[in-house]
Amino acid sequence: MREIVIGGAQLGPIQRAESRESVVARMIVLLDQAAKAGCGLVVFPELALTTFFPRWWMEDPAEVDQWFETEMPNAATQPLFDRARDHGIAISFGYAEKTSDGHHFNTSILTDTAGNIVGKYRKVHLPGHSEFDTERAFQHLEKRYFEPGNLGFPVWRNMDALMGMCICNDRRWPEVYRVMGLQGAELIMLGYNTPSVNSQDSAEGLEHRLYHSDLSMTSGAYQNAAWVVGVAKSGDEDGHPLMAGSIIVDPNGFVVARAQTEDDELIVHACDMDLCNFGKSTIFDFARHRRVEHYTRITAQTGVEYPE
Ligand code: ING
Repeated sequence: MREIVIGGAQLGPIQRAESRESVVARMIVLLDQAAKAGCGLVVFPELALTTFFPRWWMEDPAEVDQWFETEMPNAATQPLFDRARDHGIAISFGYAEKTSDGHHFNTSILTDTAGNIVGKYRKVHLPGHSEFDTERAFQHLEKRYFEPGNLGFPVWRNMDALMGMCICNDRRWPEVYRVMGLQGAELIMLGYNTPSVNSQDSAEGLEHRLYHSDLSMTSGAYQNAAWVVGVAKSGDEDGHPLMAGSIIVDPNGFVVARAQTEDDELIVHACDMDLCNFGKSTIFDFARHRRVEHYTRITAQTGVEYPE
């Protein structure tokens, strides 16, 4: 049995004024809880080191770059890597990456249990808009501050399992899980920062958003016979509510752990990677069942092409 005890380390709000050092200290508290719970791997949210800054309109490149990391690990995050290595726990977390040649990505990394970075992913699906939208109560400017990811959806061998990452909006696109499923992914980790409601939303807005977040991750897990761990940054950031709803989903699409709060909270589940084998060898034995000759539209088209 290839069991990995996985922790989902949900973060509560990070205010604009909160330092990276303060956030890393909160992450280490969750990491210590995870060690006590016997975790071998801990997943943190998207943009885990700072507030969700794409909600703000910024024009000065220096003001934008203050939210980005130019190296990883760095002085602020080294204590996190050190504690993870001391515990023998692999970690995954998201941050804003500025490359040495000046490119900006919404990135996540994965380490092994010795604290070495073994994988990097850059968010492909950037929601929202790139220009100031006067109709909105608040902005969602990921297309302004990040470039689409240029690393694809890789899958790595780590801890005797096949694991990959995606980020937030990526979880809503079935292609994302399938591309990793076609590499044998047994575990897909993701973090998210999802606004809980906005001015256009009706009363059940949060209930709908939580449902759609669950629906996206449970279907991705079931349809690729893989574990999915989705971890939120949640709560009220400077008056802007983010939804929680962190979950661990088994390879049959069932939620086996769910966060109960909108704050720093660890969810844990012992995940047997061999639970993936049945689905991958029966209903979702891709080699036996898929008919790729009929799927060409999926990569040939971006938008809809209507029949005559
Ligand atoms: N956030 C959101 C997400 O995909 C969003 C954007 C909000 C989409 C609400 C749909 C509804 O979860 C990020 N950061 O991608």
